Amino acid sequence: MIDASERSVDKAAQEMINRAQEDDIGLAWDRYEAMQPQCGFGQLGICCRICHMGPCRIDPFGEGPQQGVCGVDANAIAARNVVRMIAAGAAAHSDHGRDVATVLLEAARNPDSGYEIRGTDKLMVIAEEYGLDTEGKSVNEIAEAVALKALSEFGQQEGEVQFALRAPEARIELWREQGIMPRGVDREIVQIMHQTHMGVDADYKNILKQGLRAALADGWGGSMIATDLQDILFGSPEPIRSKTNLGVLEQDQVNIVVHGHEPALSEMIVEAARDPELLKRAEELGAAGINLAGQCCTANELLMREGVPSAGSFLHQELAIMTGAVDAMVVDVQCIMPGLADLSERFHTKLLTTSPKAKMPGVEHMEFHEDRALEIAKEIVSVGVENFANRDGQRVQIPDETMDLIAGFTAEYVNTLLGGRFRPSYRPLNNAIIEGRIRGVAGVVGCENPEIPQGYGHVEMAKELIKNDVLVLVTGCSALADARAGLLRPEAALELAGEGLSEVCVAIGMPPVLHVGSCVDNSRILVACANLVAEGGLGEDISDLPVAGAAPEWMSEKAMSIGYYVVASGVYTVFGTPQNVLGAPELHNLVTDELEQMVGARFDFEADPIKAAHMIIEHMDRKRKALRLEPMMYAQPVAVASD
Ligand code: NFS
Repeated sequence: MIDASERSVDKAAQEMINRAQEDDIGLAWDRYEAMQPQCGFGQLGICCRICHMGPCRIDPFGEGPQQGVCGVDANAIAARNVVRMIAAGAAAHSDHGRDVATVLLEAARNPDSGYEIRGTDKLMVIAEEYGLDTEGKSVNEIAEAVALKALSEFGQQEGEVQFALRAPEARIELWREQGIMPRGVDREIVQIMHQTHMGVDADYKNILKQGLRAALADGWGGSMIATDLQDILFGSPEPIRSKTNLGVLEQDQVNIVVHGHEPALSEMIVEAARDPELLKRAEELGAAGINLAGQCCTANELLMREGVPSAGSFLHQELAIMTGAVDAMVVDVQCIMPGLADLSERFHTKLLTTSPKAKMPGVEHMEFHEDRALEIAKEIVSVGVENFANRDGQRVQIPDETMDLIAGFTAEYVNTLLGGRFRPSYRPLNNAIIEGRIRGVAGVVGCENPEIPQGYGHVEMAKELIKNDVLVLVTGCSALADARAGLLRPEAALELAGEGLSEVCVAIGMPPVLHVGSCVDNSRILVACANLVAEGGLGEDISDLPVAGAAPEWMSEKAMSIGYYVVASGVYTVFGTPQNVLGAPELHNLVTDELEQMVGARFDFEADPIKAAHMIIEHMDRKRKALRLEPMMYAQPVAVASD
C-alpha cells in the first residue's frame, strides 16, 4: 500500500485514495507513477515536433545534435514550445470569454433563454468604459451593445484591447514601447501559431515577445471579458459563506457534481435543481432533495455567486466518483480528466458531457445550447435524479470532512471591504501597506499536479506568507486547496497570520487568504493591482508595488498563459516546478532574469513552497525599500531561507 499522505495533504482525499488502492482502481497518481521516468527531452523543452522532418531533439549534454534538421537551436525550439503553451492557454480562457459574450447576447435578445441580466450596475460601468451611448436605452439594448463590442475584441485586427487601458499609464507606455500591447485577442494567438510554424521565427527572444503579447491578450482581454461579462450576467460576487470538501456530498440526497469552467451551464443547473417537479420526482425515488456540488473552476464560479458548496479541486474529480454517491457528474470544458469515463463505469455515476468542444468516447452527450438553456439544464438534472435509484448504498463511502469558508472577494469589493459603504476606497489598503501592517499582496493561484502532494504547495506557501503579514489572494484550484485547509475562514487570521495582517483582518472580519474566484478571475487581481497604483503612494507602475504571484502546483497551459501575463504586467512570479526551458540556457536566462529589464518582472522556479514564500517576501521587502515605505509595524526582519 502506498502512503496516501504522499499523494495529498487532504484527509478526505487520503481516504478515497486508500479506497482506490483497496479496490484496485487506478487514479491520476497511479498513472503518473506508471509514466516514470518521463521523457527528459520533453521536460527540458528541447523536443521539436513542429514539422515532419522531425521529431528532432537536442542533446542536452552537448555531445549529440545541437540543431534540428532545419538548423533550429535549443533556445528557439523551447521558446516555440513555451509560446504554443501560452497560445493554448490564452485560447482556452478567451474562448470561454467569447462564450460568455455570446450568452450575454442571447440573454439580451431572447427573453425565453432563461437568462436574465442580474448585474445592471456593472453593465452600466462597462458600457461607459466601452464608450457606448446608453441614453434612453433599455437594459437589454445596452447589454446587446456591450456583448457585441466584447465579441468584436476577439477578431479586432488593429488598435488595442480595450481593458488593457485599465493598466497604469506607465505600464501601457511600456507595452507600447516593447511592441507587446495586444491588438485583438484572436490575432495574437493566431500570430503565435504562424510565428512558430516551421521556418518562420528562429529568434527565441522575438518568439517569447509574441508569447507575452498573447498572454496579455488573455489576462487583460479574454479572461477579463469573461470575468466582467459573467458579473453582468450572473451578478458580481460578494463575500458569501459556504463549505468545501467531499463531505458536502449527501448520503440521502441526489448528488449532482458540476465540473469544468463555464457558469453559463452551471448557473442554469442551479436553477433547474430548484424545479418543483424534479424535486418531487427525487422524493418519489426516496431522496431527501437534490444536492449540487461544484468541481474545479465551476466550483469557484458557483461558490462565489450562489454559495453552492465545492466538492473539490482538480485532483478531487476522480475522488468524488470514488465516494459512490455521485449520481451525475456534468462536465463542460477544461481540466476534465478523460480517465473519468472508465472510472464512472466502475460506479453508478452517470457522466454527461455537454459541450460540442468536449466529448468522450462512450460517454453520453447532452449538448447545451444557450437558446434553450433552462430546458436542457432540467433534462440534465433529471438524468441525475433518475440515476439515484441505481445507487448502491453498500458502496457509498462519503468522507466525513467539510470545511467552512468565505468566498467571493472582487477587486471592486475591496473598496467597501476596507473603506466601508460610506467611503468606499482603496485608501485603507494602501495605507495598511504603507504603514507596514501588510507587507504586500501575493496572488497564489493555479492547479494541482500529482508530481507534488496535492495541496502541499498551496497551503504551506499561503501559511508562510500570511505568517509574514502578506495578504494572500487565491483563485482556481489553489483557492479550493486553501479552503480545505481552513485558510478561508476569518479565524485563520488570529490563528496563523502575523500581527499586522491579523490586526487588519480582525478589524473587518476578513480571512487572511481571500478567495477572488476562478482562473479567469485572475483578471480581478490585475485590476486590483491597477487600483493599488491609482490610489497613490505605492509608485507609478504595477512593477513598483510590493506584490508577487505564485503557481506552486501548476500543470495546465492556462497556468502558463496566466504566469506570462502576470509577469508582463510587472509582477514577479514563482512557479513550483520549472517551465520546460531548462534545456535552453539562454531562454532560461531570459525568463528568470532578463525579462526584468524588459517588463520589470521575471520568473523564478522553486519547488519548496516555504523557500518560494521567502523569495516572495524578500522581493516585497526590496520593493518596499525602493518605495521608502515604513518598516514593518510588528514583524522582525525575516530570516531569509537558503540552503
Ligand atoms: Ni485553472 Fe480551472 Fe484548476 Fe488549473 Fe484547471 S480547474 S482554470 S487550470 S486545474 S487551477
